[in-house]
Amino acid sequence: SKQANSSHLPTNKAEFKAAIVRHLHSTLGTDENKANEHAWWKATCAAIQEHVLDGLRKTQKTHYMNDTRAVHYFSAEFLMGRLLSNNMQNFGVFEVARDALKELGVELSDIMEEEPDMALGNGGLGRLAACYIDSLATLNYPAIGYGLHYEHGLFRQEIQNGAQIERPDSWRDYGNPWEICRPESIQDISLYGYVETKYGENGRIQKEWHPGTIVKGVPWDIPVVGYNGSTVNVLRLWQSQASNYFNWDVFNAGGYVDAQSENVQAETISKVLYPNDETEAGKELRLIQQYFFCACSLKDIIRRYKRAHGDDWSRFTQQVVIQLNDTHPAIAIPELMRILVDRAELDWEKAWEICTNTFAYTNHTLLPEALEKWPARMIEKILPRHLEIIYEINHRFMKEVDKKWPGDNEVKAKLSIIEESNEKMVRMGHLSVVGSFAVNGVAELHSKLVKENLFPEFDALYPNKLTNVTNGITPRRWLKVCNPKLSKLVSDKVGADWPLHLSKLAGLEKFAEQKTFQKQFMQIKQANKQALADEIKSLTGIVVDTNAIFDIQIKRLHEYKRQHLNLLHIMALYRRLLENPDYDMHPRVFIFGAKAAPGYKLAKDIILAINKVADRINNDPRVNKKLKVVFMPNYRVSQAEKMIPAADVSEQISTAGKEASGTGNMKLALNGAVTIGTLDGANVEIAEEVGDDNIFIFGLTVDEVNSLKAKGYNPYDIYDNNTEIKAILDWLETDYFTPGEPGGLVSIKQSLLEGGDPYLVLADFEAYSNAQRAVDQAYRDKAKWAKMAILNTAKVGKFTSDRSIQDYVDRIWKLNTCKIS
Ligand code: 26R
Repeated sequence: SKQANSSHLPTNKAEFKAAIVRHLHSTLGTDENKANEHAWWKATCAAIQEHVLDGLRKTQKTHYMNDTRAVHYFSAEFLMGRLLSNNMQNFGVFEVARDALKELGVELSDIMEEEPDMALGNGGLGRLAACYIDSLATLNYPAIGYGLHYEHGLFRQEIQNGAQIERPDSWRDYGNPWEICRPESIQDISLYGYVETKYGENGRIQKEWHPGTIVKGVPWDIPVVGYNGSTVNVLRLWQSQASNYFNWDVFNAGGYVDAQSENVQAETISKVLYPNDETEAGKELRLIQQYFFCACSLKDIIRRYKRAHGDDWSRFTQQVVIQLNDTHPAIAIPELMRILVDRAELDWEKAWEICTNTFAYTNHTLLPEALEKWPARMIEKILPRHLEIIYEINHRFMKEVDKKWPGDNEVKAKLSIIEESNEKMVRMGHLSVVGSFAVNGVAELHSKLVKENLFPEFDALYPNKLTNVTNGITPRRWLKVCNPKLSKLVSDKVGADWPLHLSKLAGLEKFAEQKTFQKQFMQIKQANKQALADEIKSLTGIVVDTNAIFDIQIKRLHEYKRQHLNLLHIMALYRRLLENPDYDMHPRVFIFGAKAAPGYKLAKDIILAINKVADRINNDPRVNKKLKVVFMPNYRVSQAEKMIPAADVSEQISTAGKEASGTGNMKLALNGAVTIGTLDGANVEIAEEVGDDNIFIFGLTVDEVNSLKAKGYNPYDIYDNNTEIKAILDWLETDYFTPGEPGGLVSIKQSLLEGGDPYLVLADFEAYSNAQRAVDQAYRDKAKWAKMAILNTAKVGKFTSDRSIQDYVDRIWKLNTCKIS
């Protein structure tokens, strides 16, 4: 039909100008002369939001009419970053909107800086969720993301005298133009209280949970726009609110005071994102957060299902699949059992069959301290009925284990969902494996370790349940939006549809040795480095030379990621330069971005050390022509988008076996950075794709790490025998980097010696140093380096999150695409 723009959406320049001005007037209550950049940003968002909401309405109608099966992605974190440029690109209106603004005297790139990051996540796991919902919409799969509407996202990081200071993040203070409140879908959620046992007519035992308090869950919808496509899915985030409800039963049960004080606390449930990455805090509020968003989401799903199917549960598992993003939402498993057994009055067996055909679980880490366990007593207090259900699940599971390994109490203790320690603990990973039909790791190596080390008996008990889906990243945000110059060059060479078919990047291979293409490619890198140099200057005051190698390590600060290995090597270079002013090295700028968990002392000490060493080096005229060190404050998604296009070298140097996958490694390689890395996580698969000539692999392998630890690793052996390492570690103890404060950086030395060097930093130092020498040599051969950089971009098509999503669909979710007309 020819009535394409029936809803009067702005599509050409004049219409965008009119729409933006209209929103300035009637949405913002200002005008062209008074508007500041923030108002222009909001008016532009509102103009784009007209398209968004049109697509959303059509998508929801189509999904409803077709009664589609959908994936429900449960995640405590969604690290969305900024949405304006992404939404404009995905609708294909970026250029026209930019030109419209220009004619209004406004620079799009300036107003984009007004948008606060939506930082509702810590790092890898949260950003992965954001990439996945982008791909789901792009591939036209019915999907909904469910999570928490945190009032404060991940803290803002300030650096004072080299140390990290945490400041609250207030991403919604001046309103979020993308979100829509849906009061019609508010849910009531029970907490605390007690369980009453009743006996029904046919002798059926009935359990009734009398809650101590009830909180309201208010849904906020963030539309998720697919690229080029017509699908606009939803990210539904739950905000907690006090309800007026008061349950007098609790008075008699003695829960009155608790219930009152908790009721007052209702709003705190969704107040703040826990900033811990990989270290379990065991806090009651965190468990409540987890239950709160799972319970809201399940009610939402069931309401929608019942609208189409009434009380007939027989088609539930055809319509609904729920993906658990790590164990944070694992409490959804007993919650669904409670609904089915206590509320819908299904038999346990029937309910369990539904449950175990609904859930699938992704494991994101092997680190023991990141594997969630909750004290049984805590669950009992907050969710008394759920603890009973968990015990029943475990009881039946133990019978299954006994069938497989009759009389073997050791294997029972090992597999039990309940850890019988001093304080009984519920192992959420075990609960997730038992309650799901599929369990996946996030890279080939990681999934192999999940099978062989973390859950070997589960793999024997449930053949084919454990599988792999290698992570991916959305090439829309991580190339098209963040690196427009390279995107244009790529489109000129391989066609404009690479954002949807990333394997087309392979078409660049044939230009890898062509002089003119190398020149174009490296000129773009140079321009991106200049832009980052400007950003570095404005944020830190440090001036860097764009002819230097830009060597970038950006990720959360953690010992296993070994930012301190990078730092020790920087100190080694500094020392070599001091000892020999002619020390032969190409100029290099080492750039870091990292947040440390506020309670992680050593991580914060490492940030301090990076800043102190940076200060000394950057201000030492003997070396600062060749060596600079930059710590970028407040690393976040929008900062990553500026850093990644400018990287020559990508640091991926975790202890082998510790980094489940990594996704920054993929983003950097896609933008033409060459990786220096260990055989860990997805580095292994990146190396397979780009080939040994185009990556610098070094260090101990997983097997070598294990045998070194088995035979007894002693870091003093290295310290005593390697004069360079000894000198560097001793240097940390002086006041060379902390004038007037000797020993200011000694905790790093201590962790590597007395602390036993748990992540084998010293064991890998020499191999790392040699690999860095090879990087230096390779970079000096301009043609060789250009070829390597080009081939990195050309050969990483595998790592599009579209491929990951298609793997999930084929192996786990079994969805059909649904085209929106
Ligand atoms: C238990 C709680 C404190 C907690 C533990 C771990 C909270 C948050 C985490 C974050 C973990 C699960 C995480 O982000 N893992 C990362 O997941 C990425 C996406 O799969 C991987 O690329 C990355 O290697 C892994 O560390």
